[in-house]
Amino acid sequence: MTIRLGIHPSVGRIFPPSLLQSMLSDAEATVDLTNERLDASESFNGLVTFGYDPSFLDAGLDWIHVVRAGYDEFPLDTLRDHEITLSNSTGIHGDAVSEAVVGYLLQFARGLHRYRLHEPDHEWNPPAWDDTFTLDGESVCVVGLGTLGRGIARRADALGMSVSGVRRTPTPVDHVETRYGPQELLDAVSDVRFVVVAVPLTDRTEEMVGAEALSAMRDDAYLVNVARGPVVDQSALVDALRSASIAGAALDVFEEEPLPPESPLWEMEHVVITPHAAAATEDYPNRIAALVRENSRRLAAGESLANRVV
Ligand code: NDP
Ligand code: 7N6
Repeated sequence: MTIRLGIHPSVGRIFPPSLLQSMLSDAEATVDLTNERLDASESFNGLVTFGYDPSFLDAGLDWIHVVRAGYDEFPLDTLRDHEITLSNSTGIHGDAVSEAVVGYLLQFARGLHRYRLHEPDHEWNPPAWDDTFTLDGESVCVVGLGTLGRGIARRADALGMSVSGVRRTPTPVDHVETRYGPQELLDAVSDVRFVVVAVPLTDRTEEMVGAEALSAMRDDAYLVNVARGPVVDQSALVDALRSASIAGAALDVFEEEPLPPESPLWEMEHVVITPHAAAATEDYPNRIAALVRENSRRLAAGESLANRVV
């Protein structure tokens, strides 16, 4: 089978599509840049994309590769009906996202996020004696123990933290002392200093961290969300932060992105906001190219695809 692979302009939300095209010059495929909307006359059989467009359905595609781990925007049943295989990019973000998570945890523990606030006023602002702590000896619950969660657990363990986690599968995970099932979320989050959310957005995880979970958390606990905005009930989170029923939050993802300027989260001292950037590294296109190169080979050889979702 000869593969004619298209690269959709939406890839440009992470890196230049033309860069991926040149990285794939050695792939078992001819690779071209596509328009926003696909047309069957262009005869692409594979497409690399960030976003979804309904024109993908009737363009004669056999395969779509999404350059993200999260594929919650893709209509899985409809793709199945159109016999289009979908693969995702899980597996490539473990180091980048977990280093970002270590950064969030260290900011809160060592108070670093606050000193930066005073730099524009040249203000020397030492912490109160009981404002800061060390991660060593603290506890974290990682909700979701896949690529992201395992990377976070390993680093938290190395920093001397006690690590628990939540996943569906009951088998042990390295660096995680206690595993909870999804039904035990409230217990899991109730006695830890940090809760880090790293699950995919699905019908089951939407608003998984709502008012109940937030009120189960300690008042000196911090929430970190590197998953998807809707996994956390954002208005319940704002309430929890306003009432100081939790100590703070680091958020890379939001119900609406970009986070609207009027969001109260922007103004909160103990909220660290990053613009869906926890996974961003200069090596991103290279990692995507490796996945796409391998799946192009597999498609040409009639083998099953890596990271197949549908
Ligand atoms: P993985 O598929 O490797 O891991 C997902 C984990 O979530 C698994 O441990 C799985 O459990 C667990 N899980 C799924 N459903 C539930 C549930 N209902 N309750 C508890 N645990 C559950 O995905 P990744 O680690 O690669 O990515 C996770 C998500 O993070 C992505 O889907 C994406 O939305 C987001 N993401 C965000 C990034 C960013 O830039 N901020 C970067 C990369 C990913 P089990 O082990 O039992 O299967
Ligand atoms: C790209 C982030 C994912 O799901 O959200 C991330 O993989 C992509 C910088």
